[in-house]
Amino acid sequence: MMPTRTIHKPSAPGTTAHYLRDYDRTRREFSWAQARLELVGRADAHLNIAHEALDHRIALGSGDIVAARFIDRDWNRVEFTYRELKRLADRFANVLGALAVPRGATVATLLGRVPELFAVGLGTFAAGAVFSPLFSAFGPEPLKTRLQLGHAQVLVTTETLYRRKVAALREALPELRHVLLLREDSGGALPERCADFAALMRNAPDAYDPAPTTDADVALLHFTSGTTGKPKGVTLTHAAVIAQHATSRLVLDLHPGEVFWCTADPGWVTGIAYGLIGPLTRGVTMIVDREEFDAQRWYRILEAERVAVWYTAPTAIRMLMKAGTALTRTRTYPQLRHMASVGEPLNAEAVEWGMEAFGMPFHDTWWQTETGAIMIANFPACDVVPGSMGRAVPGIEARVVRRTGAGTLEILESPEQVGEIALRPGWPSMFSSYLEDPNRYRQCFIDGWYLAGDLARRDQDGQFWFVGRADDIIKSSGHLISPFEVESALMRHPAVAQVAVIGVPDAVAGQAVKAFVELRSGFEPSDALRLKILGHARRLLGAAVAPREIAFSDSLPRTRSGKIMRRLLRARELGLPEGDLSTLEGRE
Ligand code: 6R9
Repeated sequence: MMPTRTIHKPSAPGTTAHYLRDYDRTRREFSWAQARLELVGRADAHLNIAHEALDHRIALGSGDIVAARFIDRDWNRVEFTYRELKRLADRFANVLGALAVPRGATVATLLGRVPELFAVGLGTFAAGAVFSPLFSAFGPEPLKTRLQLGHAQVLVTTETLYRRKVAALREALPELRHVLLLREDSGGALPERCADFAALMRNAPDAYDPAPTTDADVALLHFTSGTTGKPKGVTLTHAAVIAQHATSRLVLDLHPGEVFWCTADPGWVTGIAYGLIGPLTRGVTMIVDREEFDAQRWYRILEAERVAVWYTAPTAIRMLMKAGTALTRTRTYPQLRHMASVGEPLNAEAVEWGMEAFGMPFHDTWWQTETGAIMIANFPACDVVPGSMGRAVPGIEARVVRRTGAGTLEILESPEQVGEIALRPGWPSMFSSYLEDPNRYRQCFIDGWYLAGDLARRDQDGQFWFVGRADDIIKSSGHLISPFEVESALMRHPAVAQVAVIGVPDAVAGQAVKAFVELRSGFEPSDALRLKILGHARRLLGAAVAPREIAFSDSLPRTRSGKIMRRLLRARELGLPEGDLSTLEGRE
């Protein structure tokens, strides 16, 4: 398990940050109070993300810099300066005012990577409402659950997505007062009980003073998956911007005026923390690709847009590796100076491939929706040990621990012991609640530590190495998927009697969703039935969540209490000894 080699970083002050070359000193000197002061510039009680991302940036002289450049399928580029983005955000804040949407109300989006998403997100922060970006690849079932759980009062989406996924749910969403639609072509009548987003924006004034929110006011509602029951509504406060700003500098090394590309979808926490908020507070120009992954396209973007810093995910890196280094070499990337990754284990080979293809390693970073910002990272000016996630971010105390009983834990001080990642609460982007589930929230904290539910070990240099998840949650292409949510949808098919869903290893996506189905009597396994059930799952869940594979089983393994043993299925699938399950996963 020992590292094969260390990638030494050339010292190049001026081009890469040197402040983290001396990791220990940077850690010692760091405080969150100072980080807040550096961002906000004053010590008063008010803090609003939109103010920090726009008004404050403009005051610092970034008004005429391009904040975001959107690229569409045909390579059309649409860009907005910080000042223009502020006008759009302000219009939307005024739209919320005109609709009498109160502070604290949830404003959801179901949008791809489009300028309107930026306007809605930032306008919602400015208005003091709560922004809840939903993943546009979700099917109706996950959408209904999340809109209900989040008590969304406003939804902004496209006419197509609305007709396909939301229209049929309207009866089930009595709290959803306003649906604002982006229209692909403005002909024809709007669907019932919907308003035209563009018309509302046109009629709204383009000046707005951000609401005087405080560090404790909720700004964001992200949904993440649980092993059982409903998805978890993770709330982050306006103070999250402090940690997102600090890590955008310490970890991503963003400097004003530079070009930055975060490839994450806005329906996922990374797409907001580092695809919207953090980078804007650093005054960079963000590249936003409206299309999905395509190796040739991505290389063209890196070259043509002169990307300096690039934040992406292991699945994408593995797909680029698969496409071959010859393709990487068809272009040059003289501006590119820092590459980072998040979301799933970044294997050592992928880090090394970065050296081969780009002459620099990918820097792994670890965090969660709940942590609101990067917690563990390989820093720009520090040597990289391929396969390691790096060290704790300044201001973050991270340890590996073992649960020793109800409410107690042991900190594993000696290196190389495997345990759960624990973080000492007190950083500003820590989630403030699981919506309407205080018990679940409380259970995350033991003996003064937040337990992340991930297993890791720490070497003698304080580098963290990812081992696995301590629960059944699946991570496929960087997206967390709840086996429970998939199982519930499959159970609604008339042929399905019992079902268990697990993640199986996949060379590119990390994990793929596989369902084991026990049929009701009267149904026989067949390829036709398999396809029907798969189609049913796709319709309800969306392609990003639905299983890729279905296996029929005569009887699924159960505990005596009748609970299906996903772990046993996983052990069988991986060819691991069934009796040795304790080594497969951590404790629950
Ligand atoms: C930002 C984000 C969180 C879970 C996390 C862990 C996995 C994230 C990782 C990683 C290995 C890394 N994860 N970063 N696993 N190496 N560098 O991903 O948030 O969607 O909430 O997922 O993702 O299992 O607990 P989220």
